[in-house]
Amino acid sequence: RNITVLSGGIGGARFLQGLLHGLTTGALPGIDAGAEVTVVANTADDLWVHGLKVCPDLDTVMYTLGDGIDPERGWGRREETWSVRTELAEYGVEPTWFGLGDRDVATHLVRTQMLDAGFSLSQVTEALCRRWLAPTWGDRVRLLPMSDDRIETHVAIADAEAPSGRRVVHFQEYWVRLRAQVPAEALVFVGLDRSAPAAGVIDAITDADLVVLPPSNPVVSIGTILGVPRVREALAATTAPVVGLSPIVGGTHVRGMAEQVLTAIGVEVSAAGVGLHYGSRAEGGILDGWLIDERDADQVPRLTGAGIACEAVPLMMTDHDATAAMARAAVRLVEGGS
Ligand code: GDP
Ligand code: FO1
Ligand code: CA
Repeated sequence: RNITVLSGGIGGARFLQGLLHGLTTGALPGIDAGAEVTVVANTADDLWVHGLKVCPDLDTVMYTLGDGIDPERGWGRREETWSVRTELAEYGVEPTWFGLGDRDVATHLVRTQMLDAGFSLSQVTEALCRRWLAPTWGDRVRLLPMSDDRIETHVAIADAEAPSGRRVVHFQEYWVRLRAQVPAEALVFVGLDRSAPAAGVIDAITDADLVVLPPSNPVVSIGTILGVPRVREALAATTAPVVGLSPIVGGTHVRGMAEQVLTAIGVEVSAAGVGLHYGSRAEGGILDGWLIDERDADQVPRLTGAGIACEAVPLMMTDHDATAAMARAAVRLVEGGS
């Protein structure tokens, strides 16, 4: 059994922890414990900083599933130190607002030197995962970048000094320096339209027995993966059911900036709004099923009326058991079974 998960960083990684917990404890109906999980991760958050290629979503998934993640932050390494960051700040080298931990720097040095040697981001990711995933998961978990091509989400924000009244900043500056405290007037996905899916991505979708959209950011995590040419067609063509879980609960995100970026693209900030934005497969969209939180139960009819199976269940990833229960509900929604 092959399960393919399209993932951003923190939300997707947390969901994957619960999915794998459910798998290994046999808690997923109809899915054997030996099922293989392929994660297709967003790379449009990636950033070149201090000459290093930083891949936040790939690294968050890799560190989380490899138990190297800092559990409070949800990004970067546990037991981290910040000497390099401090020294860079002493030199007055920008950006001082984006902190690289000392242990994390080693990952970016390995990645950057492999890229400089001509290896693809896929090959780099595979090499890093030999340390982080293989010991625990063997070949049962595979992490793929959505593309090997350079893709960056940039955000247009108001700027009174600019002739156009706007300027464009990298997504990381919008999120980390500005804390998404100013409206995102438009999103620009640099390089996305001319990118190619990385090796294995299309097959992972078409050959899957189940495709899951975890509660990741619908615009800058899932939306970017869907924007890689051929991915949407693969989702339309796959015989696997496609089921998603809403990252919007009670009318806003649980964390992060999904509300701001959904507003930027004119999508209603609600569980139903996101599900309908993804659309039902019967009508050219990508969803067979959409799980929403109990608080949003009154929105179920909007989904079922659009041909998307829908159920309201507890949708907070408070611990691995709670998340595994969400994964179980997702499987049940589109595969029947107990
Ligand atoms: P990022 O790349 O680090 O922003 O992580 P993702 O894109 O994978 O996930 C971010 C999304 O996860 C946010 O939009 C949150 O609303 C959502 N999220 C985080 N925790 C939870 C949770 O416990 N339940 C649900 N339903 N969504 C969550
Ligand atoms: N997030 C912050 O809020 N502050 C940081 O200084 C920061 C540094 C950083 C370094 C490497 C990395 O992989 C992630 C980092 N993040 C930081 C988190 C990052 O902005 C987010 O995890 C994702 O890009 C959100 O989708
Ligand atoms: Ca991200």
